[in-house]
Order: sequence, then C-alpha cells, then structure tokens
Amino acid sequence: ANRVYPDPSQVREELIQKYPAKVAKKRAKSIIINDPEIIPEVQANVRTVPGIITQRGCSYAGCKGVVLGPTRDIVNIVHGPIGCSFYAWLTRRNQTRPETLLDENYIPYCFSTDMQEENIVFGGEKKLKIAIQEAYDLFHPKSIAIFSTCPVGLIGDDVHAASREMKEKLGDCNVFGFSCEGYRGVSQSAGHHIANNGVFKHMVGRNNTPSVGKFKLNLLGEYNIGGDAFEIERIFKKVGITLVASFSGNSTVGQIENAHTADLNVILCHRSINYMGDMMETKYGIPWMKINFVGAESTAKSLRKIAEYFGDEELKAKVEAVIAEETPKVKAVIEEILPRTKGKTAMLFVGGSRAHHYQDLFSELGMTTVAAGYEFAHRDDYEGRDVLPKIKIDADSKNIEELKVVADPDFFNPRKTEAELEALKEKGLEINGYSGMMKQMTSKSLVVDDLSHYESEKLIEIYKPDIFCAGIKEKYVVQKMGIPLKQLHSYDYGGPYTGFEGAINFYRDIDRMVNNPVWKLIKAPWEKAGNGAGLAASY
Ligand code: CFN
Ligand code: HCA
Repeated sequence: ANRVYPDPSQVREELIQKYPAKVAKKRAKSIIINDPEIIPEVQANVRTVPGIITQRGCSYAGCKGVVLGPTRDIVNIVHGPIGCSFYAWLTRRNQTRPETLLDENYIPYCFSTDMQEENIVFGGEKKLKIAIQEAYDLFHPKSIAIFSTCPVGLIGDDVHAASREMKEKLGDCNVFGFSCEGYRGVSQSAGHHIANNGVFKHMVGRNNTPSVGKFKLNLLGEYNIGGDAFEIERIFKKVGITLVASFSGNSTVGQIENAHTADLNVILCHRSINYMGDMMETKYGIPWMKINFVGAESTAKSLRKIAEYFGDEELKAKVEAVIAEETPKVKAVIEEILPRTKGKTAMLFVGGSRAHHYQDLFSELGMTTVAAGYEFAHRDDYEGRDVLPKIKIDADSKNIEELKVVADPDFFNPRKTEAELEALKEKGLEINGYSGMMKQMTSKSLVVDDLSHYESEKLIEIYKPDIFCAGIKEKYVVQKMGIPLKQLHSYDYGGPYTGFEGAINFYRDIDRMVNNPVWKLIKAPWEKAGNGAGLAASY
C-alpha cells in the first residue's frame, strides 16, 4: 500500500515524447495534472489526430446504439452497408423487460438496408422505402427510425424525405430519420446530440394523457446496461416515486411520447442527454437536476436530493427508511472486502461519464484513481458546468441542426418558482448545475482526454495499476500486460452496478479481479529480459 507515485510532469513528458512535435503539442493540451482546487483547463471534444489509435467511436454509434437502441418497441433500420448494423447488434448489453410476451420487443433484431455498390452509384432511397414497407408489413410497429451511416451522407440520400413519405403512406406508424452519419462531429458525442434533437422533435409530447402519481419524474441518461435500470426502478418503487419515462433504458415509445407530463427530470449521464433536459425545460417548464446512482453513497445522496426537491415530508421519511434498510447490507460487504482492496489503484478511461461516476465505487473500496479520462466528453464534464463561465459552442454542434425550441403555452408549467429554486440552491441543491470529474480526483492525479492506445500502454508501464477500466478494444491488450481489465461499458458479463444491490455486485467483481493470483503468473513486457521499460524502471 506504500506506493511511490511517479512525478506526473515526467509522466506527461514520457507520454508525448515519441510523437512528432506538432502532435505532441496538441496531445499535451489533453494531458493534465489535476489540481482540484484550481481545476486546470482540459482540451476536449476536438478531432483525434489521424493515425493515432483512439478509443473513440462514431456518430452513428452515439445515435443509434446509445440513445435510441434501448427503446424496445421501435424498429431501428440502419441505412447502410450490413457491417454497420451487424457490429452494433446486441453488443451494448442494454437489457429490456417487456411486461407480457405479447409486447413488442425489437431489440434482439438487426435491421439493415444492406447497401451495395449499386446503391452507392444510383442512390439508395428506393431500397430504403422498400425496407420500411417490409418492416411494417412484417411487424406493424408503432415507430420506425432510420439511421444514416457514412455512405448515405456521401451519396446524398434524403432519409428524412423518405421517412416523411412512408409515414404518410403507412398512416399509423411514426417514421423518422436521423442524419447521424458516422463521420459527423468528432465522436459519439455528435450522435447523442442528433439523437436528442430527433427524439424531442418526433416523439416527446405526442401523447398528452396525464401521468399518474404523486412524485413523477423522468430518468435521463440511464441505458439499462447489465440491468442497471432494473435496480433503480426497484428503489423508486420502494420509495414511492413514479417513473414516467426513461431515456432510454428499459423504455417504450409510449413512455417517451408522454414524458412531458412528468414534474422533474433527473439526469444520470449528463453527457449523452443534457440537450433533452434543456429542451424539455424550455418547452414544458420541467426543471432538471443531476443525480448519480452509481455508488451506494451517491445513490443515498441522490434520493435525498430528489426528496428535498419535492419537499414532501412523507417522501423524505420513506427515503430515509429505504437508505437505513439498504445501507447495512452494503456496509457489511465493504467491511469484508476492504482489507483486500484498500490502497490499490485504478485507472478509468471510458466514454463520457462513467470514468467519473465509477470512481465513487472504487473509493468505497479504499482504492485510488491515479489516472482517468473520457473518450469523448466535453470540457464541462471534466471541469464542471459551474466552473466554466459560459459553455463554449460544442465542436460537434457545427454539423447539427439546432432546434428552435420555444415554450408551449398549453403545456408550459414551471414546476417550481424562481424563489423556490433559489431556496433549494441555498440548501446546496444545485438545479441545472454539477461538478465535473476533476473536482473529485486527487491533486497530481492524471486526467487524459481521448487517451491513445500508445499512451495507455505507457501509463500501465509506469504506474502498474491494480486494475484498468475501459472497453473491449483495450481489454485483451491490457490483460496481456498482466493487469486485469474491467469493462465499464458492457460490465463484461456482470451487473447491475447501480444503486445498493449494484454496488455490492461491483465490490465483489472487483475483489475477484484485483485479488486473482492468475495475474502474477503472467510476465508483463517490462518484466521480460532486455525489454527496457523506460521511465517505469526508475520507480
Ligand atoms: S451507457 Fe453511457 S454513460 S451514454 Fe455514453 S457517456 Fe457510451 S455506450 Mo459505452 S458505456 Fe459509455 Fe457513458 Fe453516457 Fe455507454 S461512459 S461509452 S456513449 N456511455
Ligand atoms: C459505442 C458503444 C460502446 C462500446 C464499448 C467498448 C458500448 O461507443 O459504440 O468499446 O467496449 O458501451 O457498448 O461504448
């Protein structure tokens, strides 16, 4: 446990020294030595230098896979070559639970127009319309969504016109398209934005049936990976909170169309869905607040924040009772595991929110995050929305059609007055504000945006962390270096990891990984004779 950490400025040098001068200069702006008091500026959401092996994915992934993918009763047709649909088929582990066997669930299916050279030359709209008709004839779904892949933008197929035409023709099916060509923007992040705009424009507000319940909210930025949403639903039910709609874990078209009848939006993954929170606030007067159900303490804190928002004594008492009931089980597992995990180190390089949120679970196990970063987050996710004076225009927004959202006089209903919001703020309940990753990380830890493959190998050689958290592309390379890798995207085969039960699952999985003797049987590259490990050798 008595580790000596390397000098972070030397590490930073080591990470960039092999790059050509121009690349090194650019990468240096994304490799930051943390200071939680000052919060230094991080370069984020900029183009990856071509040639660098990035962890990032594409805009289509962010739109189709991330935001729309988890809604079970939309037929999602991918307009493009078959690979784009095939490689996004069930890989994200977003689970769903139809209420009856007769309920629609298209998540297990893989729909594609299977674009060929002929369509590239002569256009693919005709084929797309035939595909929409075929899906309709086979399934009679409520909704069909069309997703553009790179070639669609290059040849100029108009998926929106095709969707409008087919919507008119079919009559009882909502058909809409997304211009989420993979190359748009700099990462998945652009796809989130495109998805938010489309869902808001084509789905939210279509069903005005008032929702029932005393405390009605929407859960935004939760995608039911490994069953996370099931655990959150269990807790909401226990405390008496009504979940009107989820964006979009375990969700249905009906929920999303009715979402504007809720009283509050709570946001878990701010990166992927903040646009929706803002647009719903402007049009319907529904305030949003950041919560976090990753980590037992964060879960308790978030429940208290929600109860405080509604200001109802009965709800507050219920929340306290549930926390009191659930916490001892969590504490007992921590007590058992802590002696084996305390003092160990972790690195987290994931997406746009988990590299921050999962640090809570590690600190509950007494583990320190020595380096972390997002693949595609923006400066506010690092520095905190409250730190930045004014959020800069997103680099990925340049390609995105911005919706002109205005208040709907029939539905605009400010759920809290200015004075009430002010009073909540005084209690430390920030509405529309939150802190980013850096405020929570220790001084001198490393924060690296859009980590490259090369940099990840260097970091591992230098720090030899006890666990590395990333995705499938990193997993086996890192494990061959003798370091266990936990996938924080798919959770490998595990989960749920949210809420109280989820925290327990996570502690047990991490204990099994970091204390597994198998890693000592592997010779890491730096342990092999004649394989100099650079800076690592001096620590
Ligand atoms: S489920 Fe979310 S939590 S939505 Fe986002 S930023 Fe991805 S798919 Mo992978 S696991 Fe990851 Fe986050 Fe939000 Fe997932 S950290 S990269 S686009 N993400
Ligand atoms: C995506 C989805 C992904 C990929 C995960 C990974 C996910 O970005 O396209 O790289 O292992 O969570 O499934 O982030």
